[in-house]
Amino acid sequence: MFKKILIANRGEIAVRIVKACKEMGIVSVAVYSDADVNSLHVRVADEAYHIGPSKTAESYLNINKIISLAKNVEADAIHPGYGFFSENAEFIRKVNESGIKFIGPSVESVTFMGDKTSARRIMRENNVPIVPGTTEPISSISEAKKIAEDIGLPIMIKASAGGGGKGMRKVDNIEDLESSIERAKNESLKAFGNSDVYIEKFIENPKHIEVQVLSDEYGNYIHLFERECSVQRRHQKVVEEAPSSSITIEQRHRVTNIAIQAAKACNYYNAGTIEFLFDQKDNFYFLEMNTRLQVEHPVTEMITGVDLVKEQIKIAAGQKLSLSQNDIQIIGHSIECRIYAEDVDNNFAPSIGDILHHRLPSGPGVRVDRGIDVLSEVSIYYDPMLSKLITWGNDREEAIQRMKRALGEYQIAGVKTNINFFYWILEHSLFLDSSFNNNFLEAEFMPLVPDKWRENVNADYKNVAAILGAYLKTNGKTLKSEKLNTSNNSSW
Ligand code: MV4
Repeated sequence: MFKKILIANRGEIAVRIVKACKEMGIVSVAVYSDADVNSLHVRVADEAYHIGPSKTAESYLNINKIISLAKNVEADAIHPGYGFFSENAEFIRKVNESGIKFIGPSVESVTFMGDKTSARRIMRENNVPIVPGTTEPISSISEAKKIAEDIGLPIMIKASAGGGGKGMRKVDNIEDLESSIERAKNESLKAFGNSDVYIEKFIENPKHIEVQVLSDEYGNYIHLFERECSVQRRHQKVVEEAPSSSITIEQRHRVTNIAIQAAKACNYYNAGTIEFLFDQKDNFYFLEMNTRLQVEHPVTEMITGVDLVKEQIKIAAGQKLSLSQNDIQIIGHSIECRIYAEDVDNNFAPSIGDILHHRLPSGPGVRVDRGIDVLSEVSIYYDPMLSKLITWGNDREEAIQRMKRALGEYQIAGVKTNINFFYWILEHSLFLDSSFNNNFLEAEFMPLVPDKWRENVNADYKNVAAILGAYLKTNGKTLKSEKLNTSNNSSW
C-alpha cells in the first residue's frame, strides 16, 4: 500500500480524499495556491505545500510543479480528484513516467473516452447503444445535411473534444444547419483547441441516468447501481439521487449490464461513470464516460456502503477488487444537494466573500462533504461550491424529509447561498413524483419572477442563514435575537 498520497486538488474533494487517507494510515499531502492559504483542505491534510498564484494555470494546473513536488516530498501516488487533471492524458502520462502512481484509469482509457467520436465508435463496436448520429467528425456541410435529413430534425451538434454539455447546439431547421455548424466549430476551437464536431439525434425530454463502475487492473468489473441526475442548470447538476426512482428493476438490470460492457470496451480500471440518456420510449443511450471520481459519488456510497475513494486507492495500489457483484446491494435512498455560494435571484451569480459563520446540520442520515470552514474565503478564482449536503433514508420520502430538516439546520453567513432554492425543488410536484426530466429547472423555475418563488416554499423549513448573517454583521446591535425566528418573516 502507498505510504504517502499527494492530492492534486482543492476544496471539498481534497478534504474527502484526506479522510480516506487517514482511515488507511496513508500520509496526505495537500497543495494550495495563494487564494487557498486559509482553505480547509490545507488545514486537514498531514502536510501542505504552496504551489503558486491563485490562477489555476499557475498552480493547480501546473503539471511540472505538481509532479516535481510529489517527487520532492516522496509521495508514491497522486489523487487528482475531479476537474483539474483528473481526465488529462498528458498529466497521467507524465505521472506514470515519473514512477509515481496515478490514482485513476490508464492514459488509453482517458484518451479514448475524451474524444467523444472515438468513444461512440468503441461503444458501437461493443454493442453499447449510442444516440443515433455520426461516429466521425463532420467533414462538410453537404454531408451534414444528408445526415440531418436521414435521422430527422431536431439534431444536436456536439464538440468531439467537449463533454458535459460544453459546445453543444440544437438545430431545429435545416436552414440553420450551416451557420450552427460554423458557430459550434468556432466555439469548440476556442474552448478546446479543436474544432471537430459531430451530430446526434435530439432526444426529447430525456432523463440523465449514470452508472458507477469499479474495476481493478486484472479485468474484474462491478457496478454500484445508478444515480439519477436530471435536475441540472446550464449542464451543472444541482440535485442527484441514488437509486433512480424513474426506472424499473428490469431497466436497472439492463442499464447496469450495458455500463459494464461500456467499461470493458475501453479496458477500464479504477472508478468510472457511464452516463446515459433515458428517453420516453424505454431506450438507454450511451452519452459519455467520465473517467474520474464524480462530485455526486456520495449518494452511491450511502446506498451501497462502499467507500469509493478507498476502493480507488486500493485498485491503484495493485489490489484485486475485494467486492464481488453479489456484495453490492441497494439499501435505502440517498439525495445530494450541491450547496453553492450564489445569488439565486441574480441569475445564480457567484457570491464572493469570507465565511463568517458556519454550522453544519447533523443527526440521523445526514452527511456533509465540505471544502470550507469559518474564516475560509470564497474567491473569484474557483468554483463557488461550498459543500454537498447528502441525506440517506430508508426510502425516498424519508431521504427528502431528512434533507429538508438538514437544510433548515444549515447555518452559513458571509456569502449568499442557494440553500432555500432546494426547498422549492424538493417540494415541487414533478420532483416528488419523479416525473421531472432534463428540462425541469428551465421550464419550471427559470420563468419565475425573482424572489416570488420563495412564497411557494413551506415556511416551516425556511433557512435562517441569511438573517443570521445580517445579525452577525451588525454584532447584534440592530437585529434582536427573536428576528432569527423566520416563520413569518419574508426577508430571508
Ligand atoms: C443531449 C440532449 C438531447 N439529445 N443529447 C449532454 C450533456 C448534458 N449535460 C446535457 N446533454 C444533453 N445531451 C442529445 N442527443 C439533451 C441534453 C441535456 C440534458 C441531458 C440530461 C440532463 C439534463 C440536460 C439538460 C440539458 C440538455
